[in-house]
Amino acid sequence: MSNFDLKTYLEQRRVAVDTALDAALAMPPGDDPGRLREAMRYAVLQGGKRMRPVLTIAACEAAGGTEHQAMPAACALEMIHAYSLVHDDLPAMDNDLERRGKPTVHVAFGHANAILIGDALLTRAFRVLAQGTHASMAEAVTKLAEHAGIDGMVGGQALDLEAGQDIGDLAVLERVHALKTGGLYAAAGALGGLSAGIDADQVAALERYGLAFGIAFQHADDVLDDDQPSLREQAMARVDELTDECRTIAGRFGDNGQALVAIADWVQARAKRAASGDLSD
Ligand code: GRG
Repeated sequence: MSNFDLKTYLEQRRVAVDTALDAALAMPPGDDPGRLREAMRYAVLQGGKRMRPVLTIAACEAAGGTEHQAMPAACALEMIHAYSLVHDDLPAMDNDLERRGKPTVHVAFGHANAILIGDALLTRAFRVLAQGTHASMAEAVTKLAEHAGIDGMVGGQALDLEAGQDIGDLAVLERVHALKTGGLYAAAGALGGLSAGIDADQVAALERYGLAFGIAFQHADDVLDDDQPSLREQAMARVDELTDECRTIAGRFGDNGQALVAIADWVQARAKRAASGDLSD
């Protein structure tokens, strides 16, 4: 475990991300048909760990870039994450009534609005990303579309719906995790690197960091939610392997990679705490 002060790092980046998201979703006075803008703000600005944007920033900083350079991509990722939660909570999917301690968007604003603001957040995410200034914007847009869409998060959600509750085969489970959860984290790693302007080899390493982190994150989430109980032991062994891989990749970036090391330590500790019965998260 590193001595890096992750708590302070996460809190500072979270505040910066919240400020940028607030500005990106500003309400023009008197222009809110159907309260859609209000619902978008409700979906995005009501808490959440902000792990995807923080990882985007940490990857950019590992690559020698700045928080400022990473922020458009960081906000884009959080908007896509927020849309996926709004749609996942709908009656046709998980039918959840509460998220982050508050009524879900479809409960507070109606089903049609929940569908519409998901669409609006997804499209707004690409506009926000396009406001970044780095040279490899076309590649960043392509990576985000790939990892968020049918070859990433959306495809993973479809696989998950098809696979059912207790999957029972680690390879199948990890395919779901890699797409559904790992997709956005892989995009976070890649877009962080692209925002800093590093070469393709290093971008690929950060993308792999994000993917390994995302799979480990979802294994930890399964333990917290008591999902996939028959694979618990194998999943915990995988968390160790995946976080080792994350630390090795982060090591390539020397001192700049310290936050990435600490974030890998955090997800491993989260899984272990949950497995030992501490579900406080
Ligand atoms: C509907 C296209 C579509 C995709 C849905 C996000 C998702 C895919 C499903 C939600 C259920 C779930 C367990 C997804 C895995 C990803 C995950 C762990 C989401 C929760 O992320 P956190 O813990 O949430 O980062 P906060 O609230 O901290 O942002």
